[in-house]
Amino acid sequence: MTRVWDTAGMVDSTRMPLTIELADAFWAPRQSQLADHTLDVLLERFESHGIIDSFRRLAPGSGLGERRGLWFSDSDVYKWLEAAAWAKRLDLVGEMVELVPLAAHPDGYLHTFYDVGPGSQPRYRDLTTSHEWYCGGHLAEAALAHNQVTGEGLLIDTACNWADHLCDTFGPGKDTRVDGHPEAELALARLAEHTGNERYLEQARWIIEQQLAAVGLSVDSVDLAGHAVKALYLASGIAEVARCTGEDRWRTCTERLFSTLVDQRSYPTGAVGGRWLDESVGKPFEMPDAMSYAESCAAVASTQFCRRVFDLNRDHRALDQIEVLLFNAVPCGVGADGESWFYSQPHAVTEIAPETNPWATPFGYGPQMLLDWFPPRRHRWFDVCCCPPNLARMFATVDQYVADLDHLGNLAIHLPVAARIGGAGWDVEVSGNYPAQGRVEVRVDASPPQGQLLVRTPGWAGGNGHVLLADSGALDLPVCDRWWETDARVEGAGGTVFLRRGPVVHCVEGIDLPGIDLRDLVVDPARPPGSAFSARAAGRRGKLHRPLPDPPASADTEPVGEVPTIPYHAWANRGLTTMRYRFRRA
Ligand code: FUB
Ligand code: ZN
Repeated sequence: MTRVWDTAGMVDSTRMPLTIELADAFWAPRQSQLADHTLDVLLERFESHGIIDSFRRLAPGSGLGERRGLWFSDSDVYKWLEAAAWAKRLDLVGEMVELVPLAAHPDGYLHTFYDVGPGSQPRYRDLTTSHEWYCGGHLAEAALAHNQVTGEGLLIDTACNWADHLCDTFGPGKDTRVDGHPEAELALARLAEHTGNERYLEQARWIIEQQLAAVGLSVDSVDLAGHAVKALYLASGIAEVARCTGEDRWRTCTERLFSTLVDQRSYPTGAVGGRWLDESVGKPFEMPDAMSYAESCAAVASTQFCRRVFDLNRDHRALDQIEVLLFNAVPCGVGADGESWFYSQPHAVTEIAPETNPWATPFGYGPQMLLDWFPPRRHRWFDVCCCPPNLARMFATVDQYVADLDHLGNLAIHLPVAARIGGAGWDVEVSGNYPAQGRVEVRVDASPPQGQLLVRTPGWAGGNGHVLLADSGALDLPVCDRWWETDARVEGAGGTVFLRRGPVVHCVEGIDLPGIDLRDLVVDPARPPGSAFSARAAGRRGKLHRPLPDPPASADTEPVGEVPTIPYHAWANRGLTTMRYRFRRA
């Protein structure tokens, strides 16, 4: 099925009004799979876990009993709704579009867990954990997508009522508490731009300042820290306020957050979140491979934040980071089957045996614990089901990252994947097989008077922005295998090397190297990848700790011949296996 992905509704007006139809071998099939399969599967799984019933039971006369699902499961439905709207699966969303307004209170408050009758918890009792604004923010983002795709007003009216209620209830001289999970502020800023209602933007700014003040920070001092998804949603809110107000302090803050993200906190795959404790970005350079936190939602949030950085200052480094994310951590989140997902994305799996913690059984942990939390496979369901629908809305909007118009109306192609790009007087065809191959051909069938065509040369290819392409033309990007090195400050991985082909990080799966422990693999990066690997023979291992030189450091390794590598994003699709992508040097 061919789908036309309309970017007319994107928040940034400089991106309007382009229509981008992907025709590449990487993302176009993923978007089709999302639209034709994953969205249906997610809806079924939400149904079977009672998550849609949370809304149905609030419709008059529903007769449904106890609410099921976690207290923030509304947000999962909203993210799914947003994805389905962008994917133009309007046949799927009809019931939800009717149910959501029915669940709203007359004063605009909307949440299916709180304040819904006898026995339910009262609203706003504990904003630090309640996710009440967080869910409202996702409602607003879903409503924006639905309105922009369909032009219909029901959902956006409900979202505006919720936003009005929030502005009436919280703020200076009112209730000054704020939600413990950012999301509402970025949604309010988007809603402000969409509706022209400045009040929402002021509220977004107040929320951010209040959140920061509560922990002794301000936009002048905050840096990327703590819970990865919260930190990145907050960063997006700050970037939105920076762009909408044009204020220098907010711009500087956004740029500081971005620099920290790319210079200190991102895995080679773009994943963010080195520390399981608090689901946190951890300390600078804290990025363990074997116990990475790396939540898929954080990869989505990072992509969205980087886009906002680009919209703010057209910094080409933001596009480089988006490209890394879109060809590594983001697609890694979803299995080849389109119906299994990583919540936490492992960056190394050293063994696949299940592990028990017999002492922890009172807390409900058992043999499944390791499989669940450090999984060598994607799962088909999570009680905290934030990642699958978040990945869905990311997949549904990838086309919106491919190109935009700059403020002069020039067409800027950011990701040179095969696509048809039209709108604002432009009709352009990009062909080739990027990122598998580097040849990119661009044919301009129509352009506006004075309109220029710009194509990005990625940083990895030695570029630092967009180059002018005279009318139709071609670009040859040096897509080839290349070894990269990890900075010495990354604990446990400093000095290791990894393989990239263009923007795509490659890994080795144990399933391809029977009998070899991947921890024994070492690499000579002076050699081409095919012959660069050698391995220590298992029988030649020394004691756990031993005096040097016993055994000699590298003399005991042997070449292992051709070692197959596969793209990191594609790992864990052939059964349980170990996996590694960073290697010590021979
Ligand atoms: O709290 C809601 C979501 O659940 C967060 O964004 C994720 O990190 C997960 O903890
Ligand atoms: Zn998540």
